Amino acid sequence: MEKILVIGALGQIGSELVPALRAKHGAENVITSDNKEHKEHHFRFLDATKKADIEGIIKDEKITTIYHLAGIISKKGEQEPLLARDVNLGSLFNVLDLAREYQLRIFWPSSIAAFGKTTPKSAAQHTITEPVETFYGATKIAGELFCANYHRKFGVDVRSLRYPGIISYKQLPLGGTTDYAAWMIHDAVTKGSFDCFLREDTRLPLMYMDDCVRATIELMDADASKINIRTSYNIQGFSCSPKELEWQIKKLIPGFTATYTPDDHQDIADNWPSYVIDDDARKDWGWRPQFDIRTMTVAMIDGIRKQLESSAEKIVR
Ligand code: AKB
Repeated sequence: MEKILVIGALGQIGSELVPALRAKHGAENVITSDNKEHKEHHFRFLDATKKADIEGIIKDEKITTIYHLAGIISKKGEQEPLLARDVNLGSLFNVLDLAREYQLRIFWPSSIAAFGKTTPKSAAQHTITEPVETFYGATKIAGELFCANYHRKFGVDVRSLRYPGIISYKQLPLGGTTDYAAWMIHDAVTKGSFDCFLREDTRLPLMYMDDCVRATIELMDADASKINIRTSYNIQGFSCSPKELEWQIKKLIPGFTATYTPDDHQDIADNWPSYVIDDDARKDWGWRPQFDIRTMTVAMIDGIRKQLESSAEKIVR
């Protein structure tokens, strides 16, 4: 019987991964935690930079598996680089050390930020990874290397995905660079216009949230013998530019207009690949995306409209 702790459960990915894990394992077997107060029966307040606090929950709740989602992403990481270092790497070391002591299974997300300017624009699984341009990227590539080393040296079963930009509407992303995609669709529905902080031709790897949740659970469900990559697996849903997303939205909302005013998000995006080759994930544990740019846009517009109709849930920027 698995007893799961999700760290960073209130974030964009946590808020959709948790219901999926609960549907699979039962609500009482999925303990959520974050560094914000939250009223929920199985929720525990947690600052993941404090190892003793994580250990307290592991002991109290007899945790066997941790999904460690807490992290400072790209734009925020450049504004607060030391915070990004402490949260992204400090908390990862806490979790890896505890995994070693308590024989826990770990999921930890890396990102396309692990690549850098010297990476080919179509990024293979094993390629140049020198993200010297961002603190965020440095924490991700360092984290990946330590995951692989904790596995090799101490036998820790830690698994990871290099998440592309994740697009969702239930909780819109904040503090990142690929955030533009979810906000473009959101603003198309709510305002009919959007000013994009990236150039129109900035092609990046993206993925719809349903694929992200499914990929994460499938990776963790895979037999250990199938996991050949212990740094982090390349994975993507599709690849597109803001202009291509604008065209896609216009098919469904013909009056939509987009303008382009690149700001310092662009300096971050320019270091990232346009496309990631995810053949190893496909071969090792059967990864297949289900959403492309068209089906993602349809699902997003539909979801945002339904959410706006429901007075119970409001989207706040
Ligand atoms: C960001 O834009 O910072 C994240 C990421 C790709 O890691 N979505």
